[in-house]
Formats: sequence, structure tokens, C-alpha cells
Amino acid sequence: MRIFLLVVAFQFCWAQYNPNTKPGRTSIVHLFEWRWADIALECERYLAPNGYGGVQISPPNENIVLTNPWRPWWERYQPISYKLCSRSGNENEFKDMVTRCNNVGVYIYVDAVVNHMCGSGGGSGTHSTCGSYFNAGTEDFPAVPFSSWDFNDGKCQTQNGEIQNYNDANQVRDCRLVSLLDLALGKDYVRSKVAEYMNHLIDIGVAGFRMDASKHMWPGDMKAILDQLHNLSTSWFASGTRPFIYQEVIDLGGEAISASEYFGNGRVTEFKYGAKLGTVIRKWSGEKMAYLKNWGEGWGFMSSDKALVFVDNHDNQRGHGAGGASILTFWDARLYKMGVGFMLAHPYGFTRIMSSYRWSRNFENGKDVNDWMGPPSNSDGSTKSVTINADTTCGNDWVCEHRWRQIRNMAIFRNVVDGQPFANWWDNNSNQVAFGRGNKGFIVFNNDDWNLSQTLYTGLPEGTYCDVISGDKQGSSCTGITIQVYNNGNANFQISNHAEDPFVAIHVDAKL
Ligand code: AAO
Repeated sequence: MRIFLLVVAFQFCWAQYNPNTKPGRTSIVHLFEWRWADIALECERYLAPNGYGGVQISPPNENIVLTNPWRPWWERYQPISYKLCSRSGNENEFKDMVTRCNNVGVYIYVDAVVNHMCGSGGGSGTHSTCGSYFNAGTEDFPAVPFSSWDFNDGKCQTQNGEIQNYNDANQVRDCRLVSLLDLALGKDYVRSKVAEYMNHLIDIGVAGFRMDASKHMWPGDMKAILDQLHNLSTSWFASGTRPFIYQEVIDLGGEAISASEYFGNGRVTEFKYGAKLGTVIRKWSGEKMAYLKNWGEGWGFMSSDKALVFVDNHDNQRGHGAGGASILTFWDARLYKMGVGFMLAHPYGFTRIMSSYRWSRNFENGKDVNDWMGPPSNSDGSTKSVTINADTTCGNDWVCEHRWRQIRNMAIFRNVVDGQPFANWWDNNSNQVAFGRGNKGFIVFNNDDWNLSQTLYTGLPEGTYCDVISGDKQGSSCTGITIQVYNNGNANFQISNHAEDPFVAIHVDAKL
């Protein structure tokens, strides 16, 4: 009995760091702004067969409809109600997606926007994705219902009710973030409505939540909500499984609020990761890849088992949020593939891969004035479907980074080397580096302006391996270059600095 209680207590405290992905599936993909119908298809036709563990979806709840600018992506961060009704689809389509993805072992992680409702200037009417009436001016959201009692106006101490100073934790939690009406999560009633929304999603079958704007919520208020959450649906998960929680807290240092305040609730986004990795791979500020030898906690990051990591996210790939110009995105494809490749090969953190759409960037004085542009859409505002080209890439301006061979194969690499230690580091004291994961995988980068030609100890068993960056293993042959590992574990690597992708990766499942 005592052992049983201990096990229960252990699970209760720790399960929320566990992503709940199937064993051997180690990454999730953010299918930003995708329709539910397309995600269901993608789970079945691509994500499951390629070992992806799950999908972070855009907020599924009803939001404001904005027309100036026209249907910006960020309207989905302005809730009107918790009805499952958005540009991505309705509740039936949502349930169909969750069921079909779960059935192939790819789980759904919901972007939960519960810190606030719409902006104070949102007006009144039924300009919302489900047509629910609301009045932002009087803070009336009858479709929840929330009324002016349910907001933090009385608590906020700044003159205009806005967050003015990130060095004052009270302001950051009790005042409005960019004018968004700030919910009073200290109130039992508000907590219960948020928990009801999240439990509805859990009961449908989702596996966890990205908690949007967590910095702007008191960790204790969040905990009071999280404690009310159901266990995951036993239709797909072991009984007693807690939802995975990862909290969006931007902590680059130097502010009143730090990421560690949130560890009691679950994992936290490590924003230093993408900002620093971008700086290194761009070779800015005197950085070089050789310095990545102690990547992770050695760079002042939070501990690996608390971190949710990514090269870019939906904000900083377009200049919102934090990270700045160093952030690597699909727009810099060659460097981006190296960055994502490094992230997926390295053991630090739980990894999320970004999957984007293209928009017409237009820089004026260094700022993209089109950073608001929503997903590829038809003239009536409906989101375009994701079409698949003959070469397996996506059409209709969907970028589908997760389908790029180099990225998809590195997601598989991460699955193959799961649990193996970081090993056999080598560098040239500049931007040529290599490392392995136990005796299961090995990767070599050449980000210098000259060729790499090097014999390295890989730790891998003798044999001929297919480089999964330049090609794929198909049957007993390889469509890219092959690497010979000798019986002493050594292999010779040649990487031109002009190569399309100046890195090489081999693993035991790609042995010929
Ligand atoms: C839109 C309009 C607003 C309008 C509002 C209401 O753009 O002008 O007032 O509607 O009508 C998204 C968009 C927003 C959009 C919003 C609602 O990004 O533009 O507002 O939807 O439609 C902060 C938060 C963080 C947040 C991030 C964008 O802390 O939580 O801003 N991210 C999430 C979502 C995001 C969403 C929301 C939250 C809201 O991912 O998509 O907004 O639901 C500092 C702070 C950060 C702060 C940034 C930006 O960062 O530390 O906490 O993030 O500032 O304000 C250096 C520093 C770094 C600093 C950074 C930027 O890098 O080291 O710490 O500079 O100054």
C-alpha cells in the first residue's frame, strides 16, 4: 500500500513533464494555422509513418474576427469563448482529428489561451468565429459567460491598465498584455471556467497543453487550474496519465520573472536556445560551433528535463516575441536545416519542430510590415487546405519544414538515438564539429568557409551507412552519399563548404 501511494504521488508530481508521446517518438511539430481536416490527414499519411510524436495545434477556441488588418494570424490569440470553433474547423472536425491522430499514435497538444480575452478595443457585436456576441468595452462575454467581475482591472496598479514595466512582476501578472483583457485567474469562478474548457479537450482525447502567456499568470493561479484537470482519456492513454504541460515564459534573463518559478507546473519554453543557436550558426558576436561542446545547462539554460526547445516559433519567425534577428527560420533554409539538425541530434530538452506558411514579407526600416499576415486563405477568409505535391512537398504556400528530408530524417535520428549519451565530441576550434549519441548515431557539421576532411571516431559498429542528410536509405541502397565505418569505429568525412547541406548524419537504422 505504501509503495502504491508513493507511485501515485510520484506520478502526480512528475507526469506533467512527460510529453506522453509514444515510446521512441521524441518530437512534436507545430502545424501553425493548419485546418483540423488537414492535420488528421497529415497524422495518418506522414507524421505517424515518420515517427513524429505529436502536433501542437493553433488555438481551437472561438476568437475575434478582425478585418483591419485582414484576418491576422494573431486574432486567434484573442478569445471570445471556449466553443471549439475557429478558422481551423468546428468541434466535429476537431474530434475527428483527435481521434484519427490518436489512433495512429500521434498526439494533440493544444495552444491554450487562458490569460486573457480579446483586446480592449475589440468593439461589440458578433464578429467572432462562431458568431457569439461579446462587448469588449464592457468586458461582457456571455458565451462563457465572463463579465467585468472576472477581470483584473481592480488589481492592476498602472495608470492605463497596461503592462508598462517588465521589471515589476505584479504588473506583468495583473495588468493587460498589449491591451488584452486580463482574466482574474485568482477567482474560483474564472479558474473553473478555464478548467472546464481544458477538461472538455482532455475528454475528447488531447495529450497536453502549451500554456500561452504563462509569464502573465501567477504560477499559483495556474496550479489551481491544473489541479482541476482530468487524467487523459483511457481510450488512448494509460489510466492515471496527466496532461503534458509546457508553459510559454520568455526568460532571456534580466527581468523580474524567471522561468524557474513555473517548474512546479510543468515544462517551460527555453527561449535562450533558439536565440543562442541562431547567433552561433550565423557566426555573430564572435560565436563559433566549437563553443557548442557544453551546449545546454553549460550555456545557462534551465535543466534539460524542464525544457521545451525549438529553433524558431510562430512569434519570433516574424519578429514578434523575443529572440531578435538571430532567430533562424525557413527563410534562411541552409542555416535553418543545420540549426534544426543540431537541435535534433543533441540530447538537451524536449524538441518542437516549426511548420510554417509563406507570406509576402515586406521590410521597412528593418521591420516586416506584413508580420500580421494570416495563413494562405481564400477571398472569404477561409484557410486554404494543405495540398501535397508529387515530390512530397506542400503546395498552397504551406512550407512544411517537417517534410524537408533533412529535418524529417533528423527527427528519425533523434528517435533512434533516444536515451543514448552525448559522446565523442570533436571540433577544429572553429566551426567544424562532430558528436555522437552512444553507439547509435553520429553527426558532423562544416560551418567554416573551407572544406572539412577528417577521420573521426564515431562509436558506431563497422559497416556502410547512408547519410540521411543528402539522401535516404531505400532497401539496401542509399540515394545520398555513403559513409564507411571501419572496425575501429573510425570513419572518414569530406564535407565541402559549398555543399547544399554542409553536414552529414548517420545512424544504426540507416546502415546498409
Ligand atoms: C495584437 C496587436 C496589438 C494589440 C493587441 C490587442 O499586435 O498591437 O494591442 O492585438 O488588440 C499575439 C501577437 C500580438 C497580438 C496578440 C493578440 O504576437 O501582436 O497583439 O497575439 O492578438 C510577450 C508575452 C508573450 C507573447 C509575446 C508576443 O510575454 O507571452 O509578447 N507571446 C504569446 C503568443 C503570441 C500572442 C500572445 C502571447 C498573446 O505566442 O502569439 O500574441 O496571446 C519582452 C518580454 C516578453 C514579451 C516581449 C514582447 O521580450 O520579455 O515577455 O513577450 O517583450 O512584448 C529582447 C528581450 C526580451 C524582450 C524582447 C522584446 O529580446 O531580451 O525579453 O526583446 O522586447
